[in-house]
Amino acid sequence: MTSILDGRPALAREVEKVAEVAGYLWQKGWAERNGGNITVNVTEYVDDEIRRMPAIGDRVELGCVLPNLEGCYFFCKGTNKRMRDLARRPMENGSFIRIVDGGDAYEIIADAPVKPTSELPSHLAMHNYLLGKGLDYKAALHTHPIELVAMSHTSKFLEKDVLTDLLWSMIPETKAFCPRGLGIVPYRLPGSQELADATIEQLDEYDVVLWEKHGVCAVGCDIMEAFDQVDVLSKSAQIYINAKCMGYEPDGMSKEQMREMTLAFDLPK
Ligand code: 2HA
Ligand code: ZN
Repeated sequence: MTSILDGRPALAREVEKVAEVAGYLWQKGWAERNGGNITVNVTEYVDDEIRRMPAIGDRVELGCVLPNLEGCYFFCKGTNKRMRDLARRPMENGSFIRIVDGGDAYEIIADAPVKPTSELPSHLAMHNYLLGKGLDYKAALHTHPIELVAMSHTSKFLEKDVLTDLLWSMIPETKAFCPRGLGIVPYRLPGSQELADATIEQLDEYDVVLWEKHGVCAVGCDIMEAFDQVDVLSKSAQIYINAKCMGYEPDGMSKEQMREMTLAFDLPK
């Protein structure tokens, strides 16, 4: 079977990265059943031949207008598809879509007629917002990291920046590789416009957002960068929880150690 990736190594590389990250999400236990979703804006790898490709399915209304995405192309996990299957067979479990009609609808163009993720409107709303701000973010990731979700089940960690400061203080690398910290969104229905709007609001300040009692959403220049930010935060959460399991409250790095690190690595705040 022919594929849109044939003869397009740069585009194929982006899809390979999605498959690699999907495998990590499964291995980490963050992606039970069809949990989580990935969308990547691949417009920069699209040529005239792809632009002329006919749709292989009906035009589908998005239910909102996303003007910055008109003519953009996305590779995304398919709805009800498993991350572990996306890892092994990305083009059978993912969908390649084109945004049309001024940004209020999409059509599937390759390889198989796989319907995109149920969270497509919220993911696209994030892409639309970030593009509108002139930012170079191309990938959005939603996943269910066990320790971070566990920590979202108590109100003391949901106050602004409490979790960011705690997680940064567990190991120096966390602030270095997640320098904007972790935003918080109170519980909202999965897939709802309210969840999308609250997430977008947090993206002004943070690259990773914790959805109370559900999961995280992260954006990055590519899918690997979005994954890495969640991974370092999750590592810190594991260190905190391990210390608590040994029966003590971890000290965390001191304010002086945090200040020294922030200056040495020229980090914000
Ligand atoms: O798409 O994780 O929150 C599966 C989900 C929705
Ligand atoms: Zn979810």
